[in-house]
Amino acid sequence: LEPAYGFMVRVRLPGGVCSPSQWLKLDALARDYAAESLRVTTRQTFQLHRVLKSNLRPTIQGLRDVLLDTRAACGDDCRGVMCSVNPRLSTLHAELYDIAKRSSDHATPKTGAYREIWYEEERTPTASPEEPLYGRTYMPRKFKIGFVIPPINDIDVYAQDLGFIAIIEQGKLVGFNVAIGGGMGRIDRNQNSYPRLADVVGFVAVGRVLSTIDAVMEVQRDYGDRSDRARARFKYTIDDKGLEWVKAEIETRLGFELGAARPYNFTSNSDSLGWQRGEDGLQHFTLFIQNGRITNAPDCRLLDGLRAIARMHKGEFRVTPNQNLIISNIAKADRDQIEGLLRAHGLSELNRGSGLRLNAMACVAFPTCGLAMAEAERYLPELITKIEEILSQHDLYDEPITIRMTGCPNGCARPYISDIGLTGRAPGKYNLYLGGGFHGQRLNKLVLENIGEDAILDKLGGVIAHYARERNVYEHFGDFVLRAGYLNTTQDNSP
Ligand code: SRM
Ligand code: SF4
Repeated sequence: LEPAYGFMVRVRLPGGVCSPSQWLKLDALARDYAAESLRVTTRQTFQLHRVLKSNLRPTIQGLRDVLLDTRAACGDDCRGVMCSVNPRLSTLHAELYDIAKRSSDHATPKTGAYREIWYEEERTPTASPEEPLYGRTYMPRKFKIGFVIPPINDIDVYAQDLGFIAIIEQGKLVGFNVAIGGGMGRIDRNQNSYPRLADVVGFVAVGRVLSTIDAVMEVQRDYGDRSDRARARFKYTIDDKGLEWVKAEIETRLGFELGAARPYNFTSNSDSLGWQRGEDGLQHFTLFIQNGRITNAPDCRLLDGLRAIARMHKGEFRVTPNQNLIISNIAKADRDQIEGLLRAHGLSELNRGSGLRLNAMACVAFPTCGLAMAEAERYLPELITKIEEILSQHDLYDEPITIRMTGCPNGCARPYISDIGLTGRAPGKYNLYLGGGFHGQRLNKLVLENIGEDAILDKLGGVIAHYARERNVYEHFGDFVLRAGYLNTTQDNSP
């Protein structure tokens, strides 16, 4: 007899795209093995929580039945590959998704051990080395890749180890600007750890994406710090070796020089909620899902509602990097039925929150995350209700302001690039960061450390009142905080 160990299962879902039949399988696995709850993540995939050890194989084999797996969803390898979801750009999305999917397949470990362990297959000897990219020792640490189509920086490209920014000329994808060295994780009391935004180092043509991934990952594989896990991410390799040195090393492995980075422009990192029409005429509905949690509550039967939609839907689902969901590629004739199902399950009100709530993200934290020091997913909605009261007093209820909360400094909800960031220090205590860029282009800064709810509301109350009085037209909260001088005396959050 052993304790009833519970596990988290994370699915590999490049670009966040899944079919209705895959949705129905995920729904069934959640009901059978994961306490009737599905969790959408900040990297566009699903997690199942509380899966008992004895149910791990049935769960992973269930995923296999619909061509899903969990390979490289965790570990020192290339993690889930992200991809912009902008539904208006149907053709570009299809092209980018295809590249993201191929990149994920290319950079995922090839080991047969996964099939042996989870599918109980016999070991098959291979002539060639099993892991051409990873060798016997894999990467020093996790490695994250994402593809984005401006102007919406939904994937937060500057938080990726390796980001590809699509360059569109005359409506056609001609290649990508390459950004390297992003990452969020930091450790309180370790000044040698910090979040870092990726640097744009050049341009590559579409046909060179896979070789660029190989070259960049090889540099990190060979030079990343394997003696100190806290310094093993690519961002530290870049800062230790120097950006120019790393770029030159990448170019040597590529056998050519990166082109000059081309102009691009981001405007936000949020999702556009509600109905949108793609250029191919198909309809898309983006549904706000608070902190990515899909479950049934008496007044909002999200799990049931989405199952009912998956049973009739002929398009696809797309998980967004903001923990929301797009019911995608809906024929005009099916729109009424989908709207009816949303209404019948109490889901039509979900998109009606404040500008703050609709731009909020929280990591899982308690009770399942072993690294959590404070609540996040279960507490942020309640804190937002209190901040909304302040916003309403100043006529700012609908103002889009990004707020992100995590239960520890690891930064799983990318809190260091939001207007307002909160990271857990102890139960009920958070670090408060302000001043991040609205499209993920600037790190915020630590304003108050280890504070409780009263102090958070007090500080935000003052800054919000000031913002309401003196902001410029279209000035985002984070930009105002910076201009108004709130960050002049605070600790820098970057190296
Ligand atoms: Fe994360 C570890 C949840 C996105 C930085 N993250 C964890 C673990 C697995 C805890 C653990 O190692 O024991 C968390 C599981 C909690 C649970 O109960 O489910 C966890 N991370 C998540 C998710 C589910 C947050 C969410 O609420 O959506 C996200 C899953 C993403 C996915 O689908 O793959 C998630 N994690 C991120 C991101 C955001 C991103 O990648 O865009 C980051 C910051 C970016 C980065 O990597 O720099 C992130 N997670 C971390 C770190 C800090 C890494 C570092 O370099 O310091 C850890 C801890 C670690 O690796 O040692 C961590
Ligand atoms: Fe857990 Fe910390 Fe990540 Fe939140 S930020 S999920 S508490 S590791």
